[in-house]
Amino acid sequence: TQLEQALRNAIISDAIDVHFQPIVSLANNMVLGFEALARWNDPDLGFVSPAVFVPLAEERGFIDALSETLLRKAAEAALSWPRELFLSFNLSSAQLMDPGTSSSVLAILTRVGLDPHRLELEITETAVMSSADTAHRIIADLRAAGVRISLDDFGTGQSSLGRLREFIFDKVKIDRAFVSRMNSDRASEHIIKAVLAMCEGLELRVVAEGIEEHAEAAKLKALGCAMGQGYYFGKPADGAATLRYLQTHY
Ligand code: G
Ligand code: G
Ligand code: MN
Ligand code: NA
Repeated sequence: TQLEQALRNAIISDAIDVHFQPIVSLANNMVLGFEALARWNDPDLGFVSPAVFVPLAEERGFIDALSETLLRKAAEAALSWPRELFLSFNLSSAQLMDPGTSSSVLAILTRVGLDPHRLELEITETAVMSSADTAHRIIADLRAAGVRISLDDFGTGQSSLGRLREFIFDKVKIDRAFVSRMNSDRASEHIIKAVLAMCEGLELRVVAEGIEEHAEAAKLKALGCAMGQGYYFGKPADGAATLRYLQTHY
């Protein structure tokens, strides 16, 4: 297809960019790290969402090539940040089925010179379930090297509490669906409270995603949520804008 051909060309010509969105401490608004988000603005097709081209790359077998380029760019950007903030990078489900993923991720960190302790990998529950043994091996190898693992979009899709018993995660990212309904819907607030209590007991760090308003940030802070992410704190921005953001935000 036209889209597939354009994506191949974009990967080969290094036309896919990485943007960064801040993740902050809700206690004092300090920036703690950034999530890397792939951005592709094609001259003919215009802006294509990673929600479209990441699954296409997985299906056509070039997710490794795409992801390696993106991780390299993101890691290089992280090295240019003025402080040792963490870099959070999304791994796709196909990568958790490929036993070569842990060594390729660690090789990129070595080549770029980024300490594995600064990298977090965001994965979804569906990705862990699809090829459980391979996924567990990959996660164990990465964690042994110091990389941390976040459970992304928690509370949606196939999330099951049983997965948290396996202690393969360091952090949980509460899906923005709960945050956006929290101040209008009592059920969402109760669910967030319960997730925070559970994660405290399990010694999991928590990030609330999709915070768009001051009232949401204030409520989450009052409930004891440690970290937040969303347009209220900053939209995903390119490398240069991210450096400027860091000059004006602690
Ligand atoms: O940033 P945005 O809402 O457009 O992202 C849409 C989806 O694409 C999200 O689910 C996000 O996790 C995913 N995504 C963004 N960048 C990457 C990437 O570099 N790798 C993978 N695997 N997924 C990504
Ligand atoms: O699936 P994942 O959580 O990785 O996807 C993150 C996506 O959420 C990114 O595409 C990012 O652009 C988007 N996002 C980040 N902050 C906000 C927000 O405050 N509101 C909305 N609607 N989307 C957000
Ligand atoms: Mn994510
Ligand atoms: Na998410």
